[in-house]
Amino acid sequence: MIDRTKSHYEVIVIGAGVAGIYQTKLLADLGVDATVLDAAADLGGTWYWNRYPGARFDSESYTYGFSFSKELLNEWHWKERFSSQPENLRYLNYVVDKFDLRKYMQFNCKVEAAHFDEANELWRLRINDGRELTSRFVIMAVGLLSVPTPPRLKGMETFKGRSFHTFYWPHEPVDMAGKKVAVIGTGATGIQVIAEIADKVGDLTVFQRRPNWSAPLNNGPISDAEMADIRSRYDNIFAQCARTPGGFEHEPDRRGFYEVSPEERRALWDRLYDTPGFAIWLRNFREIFTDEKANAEFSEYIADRIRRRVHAPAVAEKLIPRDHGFGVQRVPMETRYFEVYNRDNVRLVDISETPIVEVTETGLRTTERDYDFDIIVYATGFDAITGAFDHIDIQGVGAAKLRDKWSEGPSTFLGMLVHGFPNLLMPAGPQSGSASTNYPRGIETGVNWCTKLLEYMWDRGYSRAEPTLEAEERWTAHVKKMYSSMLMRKAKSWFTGYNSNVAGHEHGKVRYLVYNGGAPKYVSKINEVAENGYEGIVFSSGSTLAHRRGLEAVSIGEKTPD
Ligand code: NA7
Repeated sequence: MIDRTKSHYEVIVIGAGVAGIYQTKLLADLGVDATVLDAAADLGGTWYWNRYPGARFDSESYTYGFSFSKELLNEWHWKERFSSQPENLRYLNYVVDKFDLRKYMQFNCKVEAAHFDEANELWRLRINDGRELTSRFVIMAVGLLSVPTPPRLKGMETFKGRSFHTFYWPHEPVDMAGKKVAVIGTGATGIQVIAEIADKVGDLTVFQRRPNWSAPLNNGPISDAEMADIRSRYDNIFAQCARTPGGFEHEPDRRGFYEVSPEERRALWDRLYDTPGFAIWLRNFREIFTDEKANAEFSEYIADRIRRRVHAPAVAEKLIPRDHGFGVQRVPMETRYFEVYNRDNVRLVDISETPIVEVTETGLRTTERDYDFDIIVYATGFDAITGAFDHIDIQGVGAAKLRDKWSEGPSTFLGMLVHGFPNLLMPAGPQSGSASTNYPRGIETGVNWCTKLLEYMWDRGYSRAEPTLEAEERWTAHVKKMYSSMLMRKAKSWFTGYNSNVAGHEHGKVRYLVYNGGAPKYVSKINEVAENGYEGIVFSSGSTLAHRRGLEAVSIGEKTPD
């Protein structure tokens, strides 16, 4: 049982999702006095919240799971190549129970503010239940897509039916049989939910502002025999993930786009279209990401695929993106999504032509007409990557606000530390390797690195770590440079910080949120910093509390046996 009267910890982790769980495991192994705070009623982060029908991995399940424990890898059977939300949440609960981590976790604890107390070299956290907690270190495991952004439409509160953002999909089953349902948004979430509910609702109306490029997920079950084979290959699978830019098994085709004939290119694409997962995106020619002409040829290939699957030519044309090429935004993977539009009970409304004007008591009004609905689903995305940081009043040295520092976009050192915000660690922060890779592969890297940094400090009696401004500027310049050759820099997507529902993010001015250099380069850069005695980070032990490391605090917490 958590002692809610205890007010000081060596480490406070914010967030009990994938990153928070692994971070807690490492701190527990070290016997550090730590707690984890999460605003939700239980653990799981993304997989706790997003319960909408169709929510599942686009990562191969067996590359998404934690890699740190052989025993865990041998015990868990992934039932599907791309596992669904209920199973993913079961998995995270299984991990937490197996390693007895729940005792570190405090739920329904929303961190409202975190202020650095310079005199004592402590963070002071204000929690929504009125408590103030202090800690030497704060680890932000707050998630990349954890602040949902409903649209800012007039009249939303007047709707008499049910309405929710997909992130807040109700826990109890939603009876949609015979109901008139609207879905607003056609990103990865919209595409998953639309495909899943189309044959279960009365009528479905999809409100699409911009279509996304999408291709088949090619999901399927994993049999006992296949799982046994996967288990025997786990070392190779994770080694392969570590070699690839995206942290997946998928590796780019090494042939030059222009070195092979159009027929050979087509043959590759025909194969990739039927290959599971992100293969179509990540096993493609590298020029797809950087060369307009190559990208246009491939986009036209996918457009033809859409035309072949959607019966009504006018509808097919509406489902083909015109403002960006394939793969420059996050590619949603689909399961019979395009066929949905061949159904009699499904209608596509192009709100780039007839925008939504307001939500009424009975439905939605566009510039063209009124629509009646029983349920409105907002699949309208997230205040990505920096949103969860902006939602906490984080104040560092001199009471400077992180929100202000990042108003034009984040600047960090290695995506894990920020100048002016000592002892604040972000294992999966903006500009880190996590944001643009198979998430758990990236977060294991980040959590391992942050934990090693803490051990380094504890071993030397340091109480304070802060990157220099110069190191931060160098890193941020490097991150920006990595965008310069990528076509994605021109796209309006959450990769570049675009969001029409967030003030200041609607203009599409690029925010340098993700690390585009690929996982191997990221890992080599952060390892180099560690090997050079954490060059770029200034350590000190100025506080009278300097030597009160976790060792002392261990007397409060307990070392957890494996
Ligand atoms: P996305 O990918 O940001 O998609 C949001 C969708 O909602 C997208 O189609 C938007 O159209 C649309 N949208 C957003 N706001 C509005 C308003 N106000 N009116 C109409 N349409 C709107 O979010 P997802 O949740 O789908 O996916 C996020 C990530 O989660 C995903 O990439 C995975 O990594 C998991 P737009 O394109 O902006 O015109």
